[in-house]
Order: sequence, then C-alpha cells, then structure tokens
Amino acid sequence: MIRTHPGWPEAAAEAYRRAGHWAGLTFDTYLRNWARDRPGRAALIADGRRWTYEELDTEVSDLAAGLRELGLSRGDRIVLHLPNCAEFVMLWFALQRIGAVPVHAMPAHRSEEVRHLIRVSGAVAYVVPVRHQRFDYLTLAAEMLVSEPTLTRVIVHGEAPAEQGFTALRELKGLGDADTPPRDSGTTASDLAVLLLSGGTTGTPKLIPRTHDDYAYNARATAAACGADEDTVYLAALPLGFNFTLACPGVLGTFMAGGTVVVAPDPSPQTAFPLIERHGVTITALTPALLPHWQEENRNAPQALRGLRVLQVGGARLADETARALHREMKLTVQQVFGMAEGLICVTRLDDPEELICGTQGRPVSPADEIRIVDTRGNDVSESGEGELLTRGPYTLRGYYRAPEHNARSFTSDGFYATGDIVRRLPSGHLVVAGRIKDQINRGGEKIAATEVEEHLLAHPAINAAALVAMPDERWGERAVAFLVCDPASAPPSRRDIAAHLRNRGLAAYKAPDQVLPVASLPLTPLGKVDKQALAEQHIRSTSPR
Ligand code: J2J
Repeated sequence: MIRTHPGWPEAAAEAYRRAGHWAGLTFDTYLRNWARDRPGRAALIADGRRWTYEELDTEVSDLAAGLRELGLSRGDRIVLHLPNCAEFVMLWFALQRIGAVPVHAMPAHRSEEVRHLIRVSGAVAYVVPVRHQRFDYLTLAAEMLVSEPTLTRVIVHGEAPAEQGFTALRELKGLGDADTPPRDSGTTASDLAVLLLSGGTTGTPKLIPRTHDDYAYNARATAAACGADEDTVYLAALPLGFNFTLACPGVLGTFMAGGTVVVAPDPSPQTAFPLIERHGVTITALTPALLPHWQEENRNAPQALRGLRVLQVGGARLADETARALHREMKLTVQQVFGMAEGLICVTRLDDPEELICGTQGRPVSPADEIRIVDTRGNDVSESGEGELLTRGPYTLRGYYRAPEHNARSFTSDGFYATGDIVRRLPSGHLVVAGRIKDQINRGGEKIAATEVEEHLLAHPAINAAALVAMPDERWGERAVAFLVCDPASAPPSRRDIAAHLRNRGLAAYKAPDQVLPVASLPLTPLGKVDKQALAEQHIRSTSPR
C-alpha cells in the first residue's frame, strides 16, 4: 500500500499515549459514550430545533445506515460542502460512524477548489445544499459527477433532482436499517478522521490529515484552555468547516466538555445576537474583521451579550488597540486564538493579565507542543528575537496528504512544521505574531495563496505577468493587490474584469483582488524572484501624502 502521508514516529506516538494526550478513542466512540453518559442533555440547537445527546446519536445512526446503503464504507473520502446547519454536524458524525473521512469545503468555494479537493482526496461522494447565498450548488455537483471519475454519489440537503447519482439527505435516513447498538466500523484512533484544507502557499492548497487521536486532543486541550464545561453554550457563528469553529474548542470541544452547541447560519450580529440571548450562549468565536459590526450592535443592544463570557478572536492578527478597546467596552473576556488547521493552537488564558490578553496571540494549549523560532538559516534566534515559528507536537501534522515534494520543504528532518509565520516569544511563553514569510494574503481570516491566483491571472489574454501582494487594509487587516504587466496592444483589464475572469475560472470570490494596478514591469530580487516587498513599498510611497 502506498502511504498517503507521513505520520508520527512510533516513539513520539507512544509518548503522547503515555501522557494521556492520545486517548485511543474514535469520534464515533466519543459520541456513543456521550449518548450513554448524558442522554438527556442538550447537545445541538439549530434552525429552531434542539437535539439531546441521545437524539443526536439516533440521527447519526439513521444517517450512517443510509450512507452504508449507498455503498459508502470505511476509509472513503466525502467532500462536505454544507453551510452552517444541524445536518453538517450530524453528517460529520455519521461519516465517523461508518469510518469514512469528511473533507471540508468552505461555503465560498467554487468549482476550482471543489475539483481540487475531490481529486487530491479521491472522494467518492459530495454533499451539497441546493442553493446558498444565491449560488446553485446542484449545477456544480452535476458538473463534478461528470468530470471526476472517483465521484459516484451526490448527497443533497434539500430537494434532490431525480437523476442518477443524486440522493436527498432526507431519503438517506430511511434508506437503511439503523442497528442498535450501531455497528462498529473497525476504525481505530490512529486512522484518519478528517481532511482539512490548508491556507496554501503554493499553486495548489494542500490537504491536512488529522487522526482521531490528534484531532480529539486538539478539541479537548482547547476546551480546557477556555474553561469549557457542561454549562458551556457555544455559538458556531463562523463556518463549521473552519478548524476554529469545529475543534478550537468549537463544536467538538464543547461536546467533549458536555456543553451545548448552537449553530448560527451566518456570523452577522443580526443573526447571532438573538441566538446568544435566547439560548444563553457563553462563548463564541470571531475573526477580527467581524468585530466592528459586533461592537456597533453591542452599543445599540448591550443586553443581548449579557451572558457571553468569552469572546474568542483569531484567524488573523487582532490589533493590540482593538483588543484593549474590546476588553474595556464589552463586559467579557477576550481570548486571542492563533491557530492553524495544520495543528498548533495558541490561546491567551482567561486569567492572563490584560497586557498579555491584549498584546499577545497566546501560548500553546498543550504542554507537549514544541516551539522553535529560527532565522533564515534555520538557527534558533536569541531569546525574545523574531523569527519563523517551527512547531511539533501531539496534534500538529507530520506531513500533508499526498504531497511528498511539498512535505520535503515544509518540515525539518526531525518533524517540525515550518508555519511561515514570524513570531517572537515572551518569557511567559506567549507568542506575538509579527508577520509572515509565506506567500499568502490573510484577508480578514480568509487565506489566499498568492501563486494560486497569479496562475489564473496569467491565463488572462491581456496579462503578461502578475504579482498578488498583501497591503494593509482598514477593514480586512490585509487586502489583495494585483500588480499586472499588461499586453501593450490591449486595454488593461479593470478590477471587475479580473473578478469576472477568476469567477469564470471557478475560483471563490474572496480570492479576487481588491485592487488592480497596471505596472510597466515587476521588480526582481537578486535571486530572480518577484520582489513583493519592493512592490508593496513603492505602492505605499506612491499613495501616501507627501
Ligand atoms: C495572526 N495570524 C493568525 C492570529 C491565525 C483557530 C484560529 C485560527 C485558525 C486559522 C485555526 C492568527 N494572529 N490570531 O485553524 O483553529 C494565521 C497564521 C496561521 C494561519 C492559519 C484555528 N490566527 N493566523 O486561521 O489554517 O498565519 O487557521 O498560520 O486558516 O492563519 O490559517 P488557518
């Protein structure tokens, strides 16, 4: 059998088991245990409905029987492309029940991203809504069924067309006979539990393999670091497919602690505030770009957030001043979260002093997380010096899925993952994120791999060369600026032309540049690479008032 990715060496795995970090339980075993130990407690609230742990377990069994009936089984990969709804959670656990592996797509993803996920994972099934935010997912799914040979099934949340290969989620429940107790798929805790999509730095974003042992620990350790317990009511406002929302502590960490998850269809304060008030939400998670809307709404209707105790903010750098304003203005504890789908999660602790909560991005959630900060030659920097963050630990990957060449570049020979983030460390162990060396734009928490977009820009007939560069932005933290060398014979394309071009090529809308600037040529570094720093500096000089 060809190995899809490197795992932990046996000695490390053994140490993580001995320390109790890896508990040896699959997500399916966790769910069975929760249903047995706390059957009547509220597990999930969504779309105006509520399920206890026992009811959730029953729904999962019904769905799992249907999935088996469709021919899905242990080890199969299934692309999950649902917006926030109860079915996302139920299906996620149903896939765990049969030992299949969910592959998360974000709601904003389009044909390019979905095709990539299906191809790299070799997915056999694809789960979609009918429509969401005016996008027709059925047409996309039909296109995938035709073009992707591994794909044989499309599962639709909503009305499914009566065509070959399509099944409605609703029908799935009656399709097979759910057995009690549910059949054991034979999955072990060291098997793959989920494939997450990386932010990406190269042309094609990589898939991140997470095992039951490591992902469950990720959720447990993060839950402990934010004091989650059975009184916790977590609002999932960001997309459920985001690692932050699913496992930091998110849905999984809240379940581990015995709490209740409330699912919001979107993260706007208009949607979230009434849910927070009605269901007594105690903790939720946001990206910095959403904060101004929440702050404004909180000024108008402060009573809604009375019960909210912890506001996690992560995914992109929270400015120290914003953190301070937030801390003072809202009567709750801000928790900065510096995380990555690859593994390592750092959080400020709830009892940290204000200067750490507002001035750092936290410290690792596990005592077994190892941190190195290195210079460009790979040598450790002096104490409190800045450098690239390398990390290794019980829930940080040792290699991407089916990406041997990329793995050779992204990991040290002794298994540290090179994050591409520039950080410094305080004596307390807290990290301050100071920048990034990876070629990525972090637009309000959404990651854009520059080279992926550049390749699509080059396919435009009027563009001879392109560089996508991150520039500071008031609203998003960073915005994407495309510097374009255009064919002198044709009119330079506008931002709208470029957005349409990228949309036609099947790219998610958030990857379209915020600004397009025609230039005569692209400056090069001595090594012959495009000098993006020079481009950014030139642009700032040319636009700042003299
Ligand atoms: C600066 N940069 C940050 C922060 C992430 C929890 C929270 C976030 C993510 C996530 C996640 C940052 N300040 N507070 O998966 O579970 C940037 C870094 C990092 C990259 C990872 C979670 N928090 N970042 O954002 O896989 O550059 O995960 O390496 O999407 O986001 O992106 P992603």
